[in-house]
Order: sequence, then structure tokens, then C-alpha cells
Amino acid sequence: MRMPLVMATVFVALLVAACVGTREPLPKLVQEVRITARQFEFTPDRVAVKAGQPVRLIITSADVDHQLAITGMEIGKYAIQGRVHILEFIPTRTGSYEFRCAIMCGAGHDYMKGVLVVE
Ligand SMILES: [Cu+2]
Repeated sequence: MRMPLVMATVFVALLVAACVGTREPLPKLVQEVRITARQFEFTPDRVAVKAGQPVRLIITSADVDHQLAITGMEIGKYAIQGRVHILEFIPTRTGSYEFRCAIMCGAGHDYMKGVLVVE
């Protein structure tokens, strides 16, 4: 009578171990931020994200063509009027990174910038 109880206990323990062992790791949450470029600003002009988690920037232009380029990460994406552009990356180092427009878009082009803060 005692043997079936031991076998049942072992069976349940193995079943639980099998379920726990095959569980996929939870996907990391994507940090999604919409950024609008227009003469001569980005909205928002300050974006805070967490290091080690995927970032998806959804970039659009409200007027002429722009390009969002992140200094120090060597990545950028055009913001062509009428289109939606996706820029995905995983920030690995904490710090503040300036982003700016990299296409001459008018008289205020040099002032068109923002900051990406990786925490
Ligand atoms: Cu510009």
C-alpha cells in the first residue's frame, strides 16, 4: 500500500521538474517610443530607456525629411515625410546620448536635437 504512494509522489515530482525545466524564458519587454520630427525639434526631445532591454523607436516626420542619428551609438534612421520608420536596438551602456537631425532641413537644423538617457 505504501509503494503506490511513493511512486505517485515520485511521478508528480518528475512531472513538476519537467514542466519547470522546459519553460521558455520570458521575453524582455520592448521599450517603444514614438518620436515626431519637425522643423526644428524632436518630440519628445528626452527619451529614457533601460539598459539591456530592447528599444523600438517609431519615427515620423511632420513636415520635411529629417534623420534621427544617435551620437555615440553610431545608429540612425531617416524620418521621411509620410512614412513610419522603425529603429530597433538594445542599449548596453548606461549614460546620456545626444540624438540630432543629420539632414540639413532648414535654418534651425543645428538646434534640432534631443537626449537618449540609458538608465
Ligand atoms: Cu535637420
